[in-house]
Amino acid sequence: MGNGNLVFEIFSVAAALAIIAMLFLANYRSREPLAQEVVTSRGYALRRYWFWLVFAVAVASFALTVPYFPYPRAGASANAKHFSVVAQQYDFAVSGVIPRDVPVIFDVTSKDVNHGFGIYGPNGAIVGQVQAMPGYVNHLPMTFTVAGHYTIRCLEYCGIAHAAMQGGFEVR
Ligand SMILES: [Cu+2]
Repeated sequence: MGNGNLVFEIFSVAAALAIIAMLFLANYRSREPLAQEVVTSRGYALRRYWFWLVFAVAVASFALTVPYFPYPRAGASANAKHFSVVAQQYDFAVSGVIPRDVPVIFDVTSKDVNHGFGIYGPNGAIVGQVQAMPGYVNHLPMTFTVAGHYTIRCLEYCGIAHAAMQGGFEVR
């Protein structure tokens, strides 16, 4: 729960700052209204710079973070052991205890409607997710390096008890 509290604290501070900024803008009065042409030309100039600033930040963020994309690590190894996962309103059935430090593949499907198969580690952080779909098997390759109890949460609204839809498995 420590992470949850930190997120809440950061959100609270950011929300308070946003409210203060909005109150300041709402009460802000310039001494004399400016002519429409002045406002327009200043606004257009600002918009031009703003576009290039956003463009530069977007390109730089992409270039810096693309090497950290997890997709290459999701490659399935040929000798990985398969575990079936069947989602159904409102729980998950996992076939067995998952071994640690070896590649495994979850074969994920659903008996009724679409569900989200979200895996949360012993520390509460999400470590993987894939869609659970009726009539279709999704393969989710994973390698667990930490032993313990993993919680499964449904990540797609699937019915009245969706919020309570949880499961779990052990990694040893
Ligand atoms: Cu659900």
